[in-house]
Amino acid sequence: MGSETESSEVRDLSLLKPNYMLLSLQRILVLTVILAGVILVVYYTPMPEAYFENCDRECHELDWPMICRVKLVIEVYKTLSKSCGSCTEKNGGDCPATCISADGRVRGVLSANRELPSPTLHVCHNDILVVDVVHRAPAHALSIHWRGQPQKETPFMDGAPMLTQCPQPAYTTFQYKFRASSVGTHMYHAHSAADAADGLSGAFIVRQSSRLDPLRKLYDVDDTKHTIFVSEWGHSMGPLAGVISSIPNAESLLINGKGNSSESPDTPLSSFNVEYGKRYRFRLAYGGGSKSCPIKFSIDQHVLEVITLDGHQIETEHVSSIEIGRGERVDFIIDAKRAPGVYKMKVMAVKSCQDNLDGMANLVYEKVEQKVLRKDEEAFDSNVYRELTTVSSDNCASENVICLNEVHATNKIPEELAAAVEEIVYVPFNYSTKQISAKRVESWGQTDGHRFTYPASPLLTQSDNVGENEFCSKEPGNGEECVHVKKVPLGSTVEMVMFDQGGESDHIFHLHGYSFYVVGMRELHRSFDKDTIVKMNREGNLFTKNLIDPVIKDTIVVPKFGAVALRFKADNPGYWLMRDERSTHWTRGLDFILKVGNQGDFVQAPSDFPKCGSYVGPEYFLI
Ligand SMILES: [Cu+2]
Repeated sequence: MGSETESSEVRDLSLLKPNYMLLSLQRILVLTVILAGVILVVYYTPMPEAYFENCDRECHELDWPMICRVKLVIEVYKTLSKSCGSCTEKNGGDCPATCISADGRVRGVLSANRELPSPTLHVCHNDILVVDVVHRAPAHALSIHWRGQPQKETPFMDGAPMLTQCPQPAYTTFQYKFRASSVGTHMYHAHSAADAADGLSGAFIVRQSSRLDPLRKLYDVDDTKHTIFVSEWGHSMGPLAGVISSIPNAESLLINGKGNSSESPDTPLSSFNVEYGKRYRFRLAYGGGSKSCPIKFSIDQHVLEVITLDGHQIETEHVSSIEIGRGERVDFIIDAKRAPGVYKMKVMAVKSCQDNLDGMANLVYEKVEQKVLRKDEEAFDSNVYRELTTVSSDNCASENVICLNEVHATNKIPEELAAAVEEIVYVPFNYSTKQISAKRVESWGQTDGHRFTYPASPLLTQSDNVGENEFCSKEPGNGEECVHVKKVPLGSTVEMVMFDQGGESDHIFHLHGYSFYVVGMRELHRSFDKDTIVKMNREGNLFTKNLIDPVIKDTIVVPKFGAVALRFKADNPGYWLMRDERSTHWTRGLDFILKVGNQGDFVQAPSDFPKCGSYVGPEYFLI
């Protein structure tokens, strides 16, 4: 559009001046019609009838996002069903797809679509997922969390029970519908750790167009078959111990649902095929299990070039092994340049958590007949005895151990987060024990003195039904059970300083709704009170902070007697759980909720969204 002077000149020059007003109106009308058409088409797009796997495709930046309809039927099933035949025995042949062989022992599985682990979801960036969870497993109050997805447009699809939705009752269907807005290797799992340990967890991969992927030049192949999901597997199904001290040992580590044990050494293992001479991107996620010990992952004779953590790009590191905790994800590249053959892929639990807990899979070089040039077959670089760990803090000083605070992200931290932040939230956590009776001692976790419990109705969707008396007080508590909510203003820059005063073990926390910059991390070797920590942080003595290129994560291991500083911009309104990943069911008291913004800022759930709450009869006997 021209300015006023220009248009008056035009008027002077020409008698047949066009009517600009009419032209603009015409344009607006055409645009409105097109827009209305688009809205109409989107509105009346039928829900696709076809289920599952239709979204596993080559991603292209010009393609329309797809609607990926997935049906997950949750039921109690078992390993070694009839269809397995003798496939777990020596020379028993391949196990059919319908057989869950696990580690060769019979036990129940809380399965999705009778698969172990739950089916891997492969989608492209910005695809819309429509997941029908058909619940056929009575005795389980379900909700499925989509780890790695911020759920900005649909906070009520986050899958945190009593926060963002009612837990799903048996024999109902709950449909999750959200946009896969965050690229990377992620996971989905039942909120209850016991349910996830019994089989309800799987990998969730969000790919992007290769033209937009900054890492694309580093590898040749990113195959859906190269997804590695590791889970811890116990002897029996069912409720795990609720108290911290008596969690039963796990029995094996499964790679994509397969492993073996001393009793059944011939149970088939997972295989990953590669061709000599190509570079492969592998996507590794660790779902944890009954004990959720950290694991060490390695492939014999192969260097792992680590490229992402929790879906976020890092400056690549060449290592011989990776150590991660429950819920963490790592992408790495291997250069398939060893002498053709079969190499062992190994996972092992960290010894301080549990001894003798391991698992295995095979890396198989295909087309062995292919001529291999001797000069290409470089000797395995024995100098690469480096380990990348997000877990250990004992060996960080060693040159061969790269700890999380020594890893650099590819992108710089935004300026506003590198500067002084607006809100600093201190989160001390600890344990309490109480003699309940002569024989029974009860033990629980608490943050800031508050022992977390869930409200009786979901905070996001039924805040009116949650009484003021259910919430924790603002002041540090004395171990009373309450709904622990920490308020953060919408749009503010936040630093969260979490520190362990209990010294029981290391801890893993996962924040819903956000990824954060890990700006500080250290071990303190003993308990410090909150005031001292506040003072040390203010004076800059608590951490040597990385305010240049810290890694971005959504899951963080806090070392035993350690402290971490996490920064993020609170731009996603809602109630977001900071989850203690080692709780065996829903909570053991250590969790808390971040309330970002106020009720008016929250995206509202549909009006027919399921509701739930307590029922307590009338106030007087008959009325
Ligand atoms: Cu999450």
